[in-house]
Amino acid sequence: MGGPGFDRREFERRERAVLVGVHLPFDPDNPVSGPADTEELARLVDTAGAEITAVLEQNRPRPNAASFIGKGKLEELTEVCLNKDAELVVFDNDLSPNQGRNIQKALGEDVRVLDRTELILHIFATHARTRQSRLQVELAQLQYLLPRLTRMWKHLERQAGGIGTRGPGETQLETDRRLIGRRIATLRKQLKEVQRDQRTQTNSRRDEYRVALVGYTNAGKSTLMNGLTGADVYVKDQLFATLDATTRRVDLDERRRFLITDTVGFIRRLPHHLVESFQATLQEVADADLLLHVVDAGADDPDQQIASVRKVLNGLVPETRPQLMVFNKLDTVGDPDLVRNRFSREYPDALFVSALDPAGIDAVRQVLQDVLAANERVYRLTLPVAKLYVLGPWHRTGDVLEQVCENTTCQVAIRMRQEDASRLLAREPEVTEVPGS
Ligand SMILES: Nc1nc2c(ncn2[C@@H]2O[C@H](COP(=O)(O)OP(=O)(O)OP(=O)(O)O)[C@@H](O)[C@H]2O)c(=O)[nH]1
Ligand SMILES: [Mg+2]
Repeated sequence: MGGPGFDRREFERRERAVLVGVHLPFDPDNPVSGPADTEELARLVDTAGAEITAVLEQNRPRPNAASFIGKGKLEELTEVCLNKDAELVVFDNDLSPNQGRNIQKALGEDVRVLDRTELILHIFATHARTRQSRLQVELAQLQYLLPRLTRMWKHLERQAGGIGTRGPGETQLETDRRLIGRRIATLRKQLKEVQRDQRTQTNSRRDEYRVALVGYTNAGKSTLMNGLTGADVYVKDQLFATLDATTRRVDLDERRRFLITDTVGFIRRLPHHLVESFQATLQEVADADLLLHVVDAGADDPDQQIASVRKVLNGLVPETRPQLMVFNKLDTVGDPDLVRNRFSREYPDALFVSALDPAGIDAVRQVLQDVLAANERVYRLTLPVAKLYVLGPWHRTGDVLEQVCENTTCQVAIRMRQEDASRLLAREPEVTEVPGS
């Protein structure tokens, strides 16, 4: 079961799991409708460290209110669990507290039931390395747990000693709710502090051009990050290898540089609790000037992955934020030209690369250089000769094309980023832009 009951050690011996996927008709108003994806679920379960012993699927017009799957299917599931000696049942769908409770009752105490959200939360919990991501995951877990407390009852009863003392006249359940509510408040407060520290750091980088890598989990974001920056971000063929944000500076040439951030990947039906509690990590994405949307071109259904990523991004960044599509893992597709033709129609600016190939990294680097250059223009400035010394920072951030001094004034033509020019002009009132330049 989920929540604080997630014990990292529990997955260490390979638990035997049965997967259940219910295919529902697609309904645009219902985010959890549509077909199940038991293959992706299998990858998630494998990432969590369990062994898959059987997969059950069912088509239904709608979920059964009491047990999600039908009565007959539930009996079949009970039998399969017995035959396969399974200790774990994982649903690709999300279960209501009531459905979870009923399924748990039918399967008995020796089998643990997890739904999709609980499984993803579990993976996040085991992959969280920093204080910030641990706080964020715990917050998401507790928020998910709160309405399901009765289902957790047995588990909490066992732990009750460690959880705290019961207030006067309270049932154990009320005590648990109160304690969890208090813990949630503490976590929120601690996360606010983390975010405040981060903002101080971010402010000092405000003037720099910022790029964020976004994309479906396992698309190759960290691989691209390492290729571009020489960083040593953890890369692994598993889902949600990265949970924290890493930012590095990339120098393209003497004066063109940008900051790039690699961060947590997205997935279809990403639990909304996670998106909410990962606000601090996702702030780097929200603040970026440009998003590099990395797509695994060799995935079964890249379009569906793109749509899932866009959906999460919608709540994070304005639609107008510049985005560049990077179709990665081109080395894994049978016919690269077919992939190019297919996607460049919809995304004419898209890049097609392999992040494992230095030529792929160069292509991304070149495009970023072009983006930065397109953001520049030539400024014509005038200033008193006696103030020439203030031009130091201009020379460092811009490309001086011409500098002519006559009598007491100098004229300078300089190519630079708009943001840099505005900042420097505001700082030095003696330097003025020649009108109409
Ligand atoms: N063949 C091939 N494999 C790649 C390429 N890029 C990345 N990979 C592999 O894909 C797997 C996932 O790569 P990561 O860079 O960890 O992916 P990610 O997007 O950061 O994934 P998360 O952090 O889990 O969201 C790793 O095994 C990489 O070696 C590529 O261009 N070609
Ligand atoms: Mg990664």
